[in-house]
Amino acid sequence: MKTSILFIALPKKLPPFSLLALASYINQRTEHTAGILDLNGRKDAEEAIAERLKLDPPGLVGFSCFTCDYPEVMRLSKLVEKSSGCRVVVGNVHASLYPEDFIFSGSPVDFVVRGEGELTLAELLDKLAAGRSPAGLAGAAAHGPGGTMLLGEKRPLIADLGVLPRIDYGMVAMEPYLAPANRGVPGFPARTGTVYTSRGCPSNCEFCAANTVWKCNTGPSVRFRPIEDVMLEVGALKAKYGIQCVAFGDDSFLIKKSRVLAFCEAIRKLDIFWSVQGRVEHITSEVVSAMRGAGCVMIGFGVESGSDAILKRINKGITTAQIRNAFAVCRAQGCARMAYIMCNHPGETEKDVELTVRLLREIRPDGINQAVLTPYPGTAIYAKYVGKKPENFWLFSNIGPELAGYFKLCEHDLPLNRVLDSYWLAVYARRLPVSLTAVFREPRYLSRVLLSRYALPVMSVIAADTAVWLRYLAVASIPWPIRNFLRACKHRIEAVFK
Ligand code: B12
Ligand code: SF4
Repeated sequence: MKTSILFIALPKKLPPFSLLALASYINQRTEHTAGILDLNGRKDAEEAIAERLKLDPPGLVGFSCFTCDYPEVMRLSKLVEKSSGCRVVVGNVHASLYPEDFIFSGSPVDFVVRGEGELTLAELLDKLAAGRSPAGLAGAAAHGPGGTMLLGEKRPLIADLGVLPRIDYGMVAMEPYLAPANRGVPGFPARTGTVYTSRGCPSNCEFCAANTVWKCNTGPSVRFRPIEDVMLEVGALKAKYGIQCVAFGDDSFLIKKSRVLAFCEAIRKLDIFWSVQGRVEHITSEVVSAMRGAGCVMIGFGVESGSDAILKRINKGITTAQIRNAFAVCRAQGCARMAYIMCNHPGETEKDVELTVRLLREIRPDGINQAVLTPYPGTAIYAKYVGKKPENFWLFSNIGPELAGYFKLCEHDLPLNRVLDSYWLAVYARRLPVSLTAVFREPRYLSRVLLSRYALPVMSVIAADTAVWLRYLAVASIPWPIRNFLRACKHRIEAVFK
């Protein structure tokens, strides 16, 4: 017996990787069928859902749920229940952590899949197709008698990721996700695809929820896809969509040196630009030289703070000396470096902020990605400082400096946007915006990307980045009290016109 599942993807900046992986598995490895309704760019979400459910009613509807998605997933699940009576399953971080938020008396959600989804979902579909109850299914949660929740035991992780099929990206409209304007690799405007080559991270940084999903299973979290599978996927993206660059989205790409070197050997043949994210302690001249020779244009590093005390407190497992070394090695090899940096660390003082500014000036990244540390559910910091606050789920979206009003973890009273400004200025005040200099860093960029048929969108990204850089530079150079005063005036004027 067969059944079908329709995944509904909430609009996000990148393709719905989880749902693409699940749907590819269901379609290629089971007798059931799966489709994806991607709400990206659609203003008529409700109509689109109702129409699709009416046109081709599936056996099950699936949602993926980060914590910030919770209110929207519940709202749309109600809509599904009302308009079609279809049963609903939810997975991903929030469902894995808190199945009880979905399985309660009167909830529109019927099942939760905790942890890795492929095997559990396939079995759930088998059971539903055969008319058997999924209660007690390993890796799942379902309604029990009298409003109770029946939780299956933990399911082992898929040890060999080679059993997973190649991702069928054709299930969603990929165009907007690949466009240079989407900035797949920051500072390297090109037509870019994103691909994962592994699952899990061996580190346990206290602010990060990267392993939350995998910890809901049993077995070692870190697993690698066979390199040949990854190459086939990249090759297919290049042939079908004409991508010029791949951003490998792995949490920590550089973990295993022998694999990185083998990977470089393989990807060199595809002749494509690429970028990764990794940890500073894995950087050596040998590794970076192999990566550069194979087309790597940028490495993103979690720097987080310039204070060794803070790095220790957040269990980052690195030192500022290792950061300095990694950035120096990459620079010597001509590889662009992106620094991921945060403020609002637990117990952060003005001195720590100062040390971070100093480190940024010293290591000279090509770009920074700044954030205000947010204690997401699933992290040690959340468990330590926040606890469970369902009414505040909206806060776990990207709300930036205002967050301090809710989750202030730092000790200092500096306005957080002022701290972020100081980080920004430490990097960009003395250099041109990084997308403008890509061509100097990467000579082949001119012929391959700038003079390609995507030249116009690429140049508009460079122009837009330059305009933002000039504006920010001008604004950030105004003394802080004057800026604060101007900002207050702007808010007043806006309030009057509302
Ligand atoms: C890619 C990614 C994104 C993409 C999302 C792309 C998309 N369309 O989903 C982008 C860049 C847009 C993004 C944005 C954000 N993200 Co994000 N993101 C990730 C990242 C790095 C990888 C997720 C991924 O795709 N993995 C690969 C797939 C295959 O694995 P998976 O998603 O876990 O899916 C498996 C299972 O979860 C399960 N499953 C998942 N969904 C479903 C659904 C069903 C029906 C079933 C049965 C099973 C199932 O099966 C899948 C296959 O086994 C994770 C970190 C990580 N390593 O997990 C953070 C992560 C999920 N993000 C996080 C956060 C916080 C955010 C932001 C809020 C950050 C910010 N401040 O801006 C925003 C959200 C903005 C918004 N309003 O939506 C947190 C979530 C913490 C939490 N408690 O919610 C994580 C864990 C990172 C972290 N900070 O620790 N993110
Ligand atoms: S921050 Fe990076 S290195 Fe640390 S646990 Fe998360 S993914 Fe791994």
